[in-house]
Amino acid sequence: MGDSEAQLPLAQLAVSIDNGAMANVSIPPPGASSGDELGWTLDRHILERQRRVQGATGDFTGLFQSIALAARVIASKVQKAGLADVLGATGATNVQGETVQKLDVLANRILIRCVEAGGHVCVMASEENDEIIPIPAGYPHGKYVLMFDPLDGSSNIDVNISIGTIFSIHRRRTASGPGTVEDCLQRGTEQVAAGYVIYGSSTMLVYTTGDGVHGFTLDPLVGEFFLSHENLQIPATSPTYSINEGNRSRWTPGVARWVDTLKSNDAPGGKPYGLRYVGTLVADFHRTLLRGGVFAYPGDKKAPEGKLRLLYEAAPMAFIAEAAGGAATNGAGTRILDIEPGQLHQRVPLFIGSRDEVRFAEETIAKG
Ligand code: AFP
Repeated sequence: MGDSEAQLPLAQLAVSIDNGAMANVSIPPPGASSGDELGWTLDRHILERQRRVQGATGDFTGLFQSIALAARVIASKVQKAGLADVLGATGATNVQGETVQKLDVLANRILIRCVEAGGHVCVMASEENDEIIPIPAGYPHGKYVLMFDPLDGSSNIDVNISIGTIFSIHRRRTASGPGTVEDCLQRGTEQVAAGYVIYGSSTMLVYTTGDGVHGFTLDPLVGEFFLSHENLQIPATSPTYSINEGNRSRWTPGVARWVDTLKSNDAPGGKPYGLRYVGTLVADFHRTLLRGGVFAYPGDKKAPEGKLRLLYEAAPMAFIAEAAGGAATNGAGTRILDIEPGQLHQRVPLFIGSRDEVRFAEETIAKG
């Protein structure tokens, strides 16, 4: 694929022409023309985009295939986690000072191995690695940058609750050769694609290139992702909130007031909201994407920047949320996608979900 092709809308794909002009060509939306029981595989969904773009190199498609392969391998490890010796902690802590689980390490290794040799990326960064992950000597450096949280929700692994993988793809900033940290420190608006995999009651991969959000469900017998949720849209409102209320004593007065309001008859809609909290961002976000509502991990007195990582968690989820008609801010008027990262493992407060719910949070918190 060419540099800009990954961001082209599916239903009205803009085909680049040699002289740089763009012509809009209507194509049937995926699924509409498949006309058979096979449905659309993830591969085909991505390939259809590539085929309609002049000068496509296949790089984006290749990268995505590597990520999907990693997702399938991780899913199979997760499913067998209680049988293979992969439950429990390694005894180490990561750069954030958190306990590293065996499955964290395994998932990290799987993703790196699946992507490093493809020639599609120049550098990677992972929540589990202190520094950027270079491409091993002897392999080509591609034009993309991949950042990921290989296994989100580690504390839920051993208790058989949904966990996930989050990824974010940018174009490289440097011209050639090995990628650098500068290639990774880009604003969320610069993402070419973002997505996540949820290892839940089924395994799903959800992705966007910024112009629509599509969900694919893994058929474990076939070993392939099939399109199951096309053009997902977050409902504009929904009376559900998701936050770790155990942190209440550390919240700012504004955040406490907002949550108190949601739990009262003063909530929008005139009755209290329901609470849902899994403690795995991927799972809490996935529910919010499908059903609406708001997920928040605010900054507080102990951790003013909150807990979640900008590059591996907040920015990719914000890209998906906005592409699905939702919103994502830091709770203080700044759009997550506009934040210029200063460090690889930077944290950020996150308020994400239905557009009106995020706006209500912002307005209530601003009153202090
Ligand atoms: P772990 O991977 O350490 O379990 O953290 C998961 C996470 O980063 C994110 O997925 C959750 O939304 C959030 O932390 C939960 O944090 P609390 O346990 O503090 O509620």
